Amino acid sequence: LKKVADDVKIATEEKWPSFPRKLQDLDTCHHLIIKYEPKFYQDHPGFTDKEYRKRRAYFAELAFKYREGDFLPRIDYTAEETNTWKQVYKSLSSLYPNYACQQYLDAFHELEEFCGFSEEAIPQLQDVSCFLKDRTGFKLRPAAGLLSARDFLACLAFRVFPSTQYIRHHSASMHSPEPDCCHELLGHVPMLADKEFAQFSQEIGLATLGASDEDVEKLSTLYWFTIEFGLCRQNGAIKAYGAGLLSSYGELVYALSNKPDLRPFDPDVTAVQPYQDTSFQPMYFVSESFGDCTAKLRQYAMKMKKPFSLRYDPYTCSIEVLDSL
Ligand code: NLE
Ligand code: FE2
Repeated sequence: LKKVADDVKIATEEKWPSFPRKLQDLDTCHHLIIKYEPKFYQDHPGFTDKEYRKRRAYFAELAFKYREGDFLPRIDYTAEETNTWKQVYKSLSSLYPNYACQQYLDAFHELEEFCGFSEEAIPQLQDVSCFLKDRTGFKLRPAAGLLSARDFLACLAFRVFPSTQYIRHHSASMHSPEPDCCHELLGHVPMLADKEFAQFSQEIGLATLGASDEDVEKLSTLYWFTIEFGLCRQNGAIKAYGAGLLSSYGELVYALSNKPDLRPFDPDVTAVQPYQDTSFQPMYFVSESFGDCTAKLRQYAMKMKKPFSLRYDPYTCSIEVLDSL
């Protein structure tokens, strides 16, 4: 009988995609989607800039060498890189008071006060990671570029946020199709300092562990229309909380103009909405609150079929598998 039970268990495990169980396992969750990298993407503004490409290779190597527990590498940014940051910071921070949601504004002020956020220098990921750890338990780890949805979302399950460290090309500072440090620091970091938002982020991640490719695709679409491009209603006005909006001057202005189509956030609808990632979105989803988003996400995730249930153990930062066989 024991033998049969073991066989069933092995067969089940083989059928279901494997996933990281503890923090160290995230060292292998770094598969890249390279379609927008300057080396491969002909429309990339850095495609013909040899210096830029060399710099990107340096950042990629730092990220691949990183292991869980290491300090995040400190970067000596060049004058040109710092200048790009300055342009982005100045233009975006003039929009935030009218365009960003309240949670974002509160955290942004704190980051300016306690974490060295200013137009003068690109903040170091290690300092930002300590700040977040203190607020919501989220920490950062370096990423070489755009990660596969499965790997990226698995990190969120552990309250780890993979962050790129290079900066966009100076010739295209108002919108970038790939993530860069402006996107991470000005888009994601302030929101990750909010407790409810952090909870929502972790729960999307947890839902992907062991999920089928189809379900990961749906959850990554939910991620896209919330954490990256979400809008919310606050005191009767529409505000942005999605990082892809908060780090792109061009798209932030556009998203809150009357041009795009706005729909209410509803996981059943949002998860199957096709999108493109090269240019501005034609449509955005509006949430009522992060508590409401999390409740809806939970209900949605419960409908996904997995032969086991999972629990995150915050004491050991690991995943417990509660076998339901
Ligand atoms: N479009 C964003 C920006 O310009 O910062 C980046 C989006 C990354 C998914
Ligand atoms: Fe992002």
